[in-house]
Amino acid sequence: MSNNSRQGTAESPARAGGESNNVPSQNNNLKPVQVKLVLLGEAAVGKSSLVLRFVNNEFQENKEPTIGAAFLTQKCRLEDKVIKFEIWDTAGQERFHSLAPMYYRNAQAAVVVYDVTKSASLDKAKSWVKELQRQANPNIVIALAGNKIDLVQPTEEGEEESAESGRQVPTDEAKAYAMEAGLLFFETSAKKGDGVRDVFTEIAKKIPLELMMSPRPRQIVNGGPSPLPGLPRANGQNPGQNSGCSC
Ligand SMILES: Nc1nc2c(ncn2[C@@H]2O[C@H](COP(=O)(O)OP(=O)(O)O)[C@@H](O)[C@H]2O)c(=O)[nH]1
Ligand SMILES: [Mg+2]
Repeated sequence: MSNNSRQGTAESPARAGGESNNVPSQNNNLKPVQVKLVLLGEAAVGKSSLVLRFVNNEFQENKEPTIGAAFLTQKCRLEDKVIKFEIWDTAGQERFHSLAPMYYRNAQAAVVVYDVTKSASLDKAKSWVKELQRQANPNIVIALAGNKIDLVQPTEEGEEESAESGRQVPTDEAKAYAMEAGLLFFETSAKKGDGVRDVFTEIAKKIPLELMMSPRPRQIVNGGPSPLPGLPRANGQNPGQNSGCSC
């Protein structure tokens, strides 16, 4: 396994990051603004696969389930700013639910994922959104991502989505819910890469960066998040840490 595809779990923390040449060299000196982002959603909807696609531009057909949580970083350039996403990819299994507040506490962004071929996964996503809206940072930017669109037959415009298409969550239904709940909305395929970068770019645009760049003391300091049980503090010097940019 390469440095770039390593994942940190609660048991064995590590950094992962993909290099890309999207950031012109004159921007490499810009100090990145750190944004803590958490992924939530039912098990097997593709949370880890979305992160792997965003960070390393890779996909694994039979990805092993996440235990506890994984931590990865990726930079994203936005006009004249560089954002460093500190991504907490949580495990979706119910037995890990009680750990989630540790990961979404102080998060500036959340991606709540469901699987477009499983309607129950949208119900679970809605319950995560409710929990975030009740208990997370009140300014948190939440994106809803309907993943695995590569598994559904595309429909012509105006055509009804039929059961044969494999889709259980119509785009319009999820979009209407997202609008009502004040969420960004995307449909994605971690497998093909469709829509994945947009999720992170649009979140980056919506985060109130000016506030975060002010000289006031911030909750995230020294290049990394506060340590969680079993995890060391990120110090920005880990060899696996990403210095490239995916947006
Ligand atoms: N066809 C397809 N399969 C996917 C996609 N994303 C994830 N998967 C598969 O779904 C399974 C669960 O993915 P994983 O990322 O571990 O889900 P997580 O439990 O939410 O982190 C794995 O077998 C992945 O290969 C996708 O966009 N399309
Ligand atoms: Mg996972």
